Amino acid sequence: MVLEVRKPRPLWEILFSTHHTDVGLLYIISSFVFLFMGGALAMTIRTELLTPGPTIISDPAFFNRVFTVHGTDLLFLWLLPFAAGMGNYLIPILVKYKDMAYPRLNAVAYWMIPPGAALIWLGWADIGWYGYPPYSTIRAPGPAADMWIFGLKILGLSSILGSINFVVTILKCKHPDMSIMKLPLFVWGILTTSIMTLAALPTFTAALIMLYTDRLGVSSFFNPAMGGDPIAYQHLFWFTFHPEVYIFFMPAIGMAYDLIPKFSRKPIFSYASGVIALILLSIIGFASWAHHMLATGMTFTEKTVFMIGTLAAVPMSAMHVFNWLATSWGGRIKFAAPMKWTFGGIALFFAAGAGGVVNTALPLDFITHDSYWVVGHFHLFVMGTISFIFLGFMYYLFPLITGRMYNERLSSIHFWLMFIGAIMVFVTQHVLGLFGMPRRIYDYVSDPDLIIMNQIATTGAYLQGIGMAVFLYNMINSAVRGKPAKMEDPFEIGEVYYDHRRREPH
Ligand code: HEM
Ligand SMILES: [Cu+2]
Repeated sequence: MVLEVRKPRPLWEILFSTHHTDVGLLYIISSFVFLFMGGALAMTIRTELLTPGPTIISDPAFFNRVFTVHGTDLLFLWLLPFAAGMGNYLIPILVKYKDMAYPRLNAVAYWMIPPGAALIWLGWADIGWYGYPPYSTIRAPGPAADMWIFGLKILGLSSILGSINFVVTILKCKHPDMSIMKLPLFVWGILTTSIMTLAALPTFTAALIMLYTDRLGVSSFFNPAMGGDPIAYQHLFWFTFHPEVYIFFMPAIGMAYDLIPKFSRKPIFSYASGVIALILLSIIGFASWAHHMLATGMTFTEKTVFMIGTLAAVPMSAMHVFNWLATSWGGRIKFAAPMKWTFGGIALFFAAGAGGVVNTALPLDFITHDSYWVVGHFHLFVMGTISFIFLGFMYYLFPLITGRMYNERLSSIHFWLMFIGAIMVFVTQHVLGLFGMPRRIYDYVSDPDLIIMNQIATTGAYLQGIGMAVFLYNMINSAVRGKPAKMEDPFEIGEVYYDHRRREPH
């Protein structure tokens, strides 16, 4: 199962395998391919916004296609498959079982991703990653928008099958000696995420079907011209996708709980509070969906309820951060790549959470809503926090997957380019929002303040692009030529690295 690269097997053996490490590897590699593809679109967007007026894209409608595919790709083809891949690779090892509960279902869930991705990439829809009506029902050109709808349906089904597999593997296949309160917090992170997926996704699944039949003209759920209500779509959409942001985040929380004690050489400060905060966060995630609609005309009472529901997530997130800091406090910290990325992610999480509280405060949201502030806020989370911890975890698992060590100095260059880049892009975007720059736009007025800030943001994005190129080189070069890892304890932190000698039929 380990040393995939040091003792290569024929490619078809991995492609047709149902073994959890092979399926995990396919998930992980695909997620990185999509990270780079989505990243290329991000560079396109930032280059277009480098100067006012047309810069590299001449057709404004095409700009909409670029940011639609960028968002859809990075959320559903980078974050979700990466977490599923790491879950596949590690969960059976951590719960001491030979494989996932349903290995073939596992492979099926993975193999739904390529067709889903193909529909999204070949379609080039222009409806935004949220597909809001009435545009998506009555104006958006087919077949692009229809391909987007079917692509998301397939990816959603894949997520549901994957989640069922995780829940059953963790709850039913764990070693009998392992009580549920002994499971590593990474396993808890995947478990709560999977249960949330099963609870959240059906609503959007229904919404997508309604959207499609509206497009066919056989229904009018969301078409105001025929008595439908576009706001109803927003409720259904955010009832799935507000929880979804925690579905993205909780695997990263689990990873941080795995990495921080190891690289601080101290036990977790409070395991039980970590479990409780994960469970409560997954419940509270459902109580705040309409904070995305605070500016769309709800009654004052409704808005207040959702403001409070949103703020309830703050102490639960703070509990995790407190646990992480208390765990590392006074430890003998080793700042190898995994720890550096995790700490960088936590630092940006503070900034992102502070911006989120501003969005949640009713009067302030009227200023920030639909402005670049929101773009800065959620990118600090999805890119700054979640992706940072994911990348740190990738460095951590690199020896297990390849049997070799990555280059620490290159990982450091990667980290600093990304960290400084993230601050330059996403913090500046907050300020751009306060200066009145709306989101989802192709052009902006030629005002000196707006120009300079957009240029700072674009420069930061380029730094991130260079950082990711360094990362790609490091991964490929080290997998082929890196020095062999000491498999017992590759990071020299006095911890037994995973059960790497395990061997089961592939
Ligand atoms: C788990 C971490 C979080 C993630 C991944 C996340 C992600 C997002 C995303 C993707 C959006 C924009 C969606 C869109 O319209 O396209 C958003 C908006 C928003 N977030 Fe967060 N968020 C997180 C935490 C928080 C926290 C802690 C708060 C409040 C305390 C918060 C409050 C808000 C609000 C109010 C909006 C809507 C802003 C508006 O459109 O006016 N978020 N978030
Ligand atoms: Cu939300």
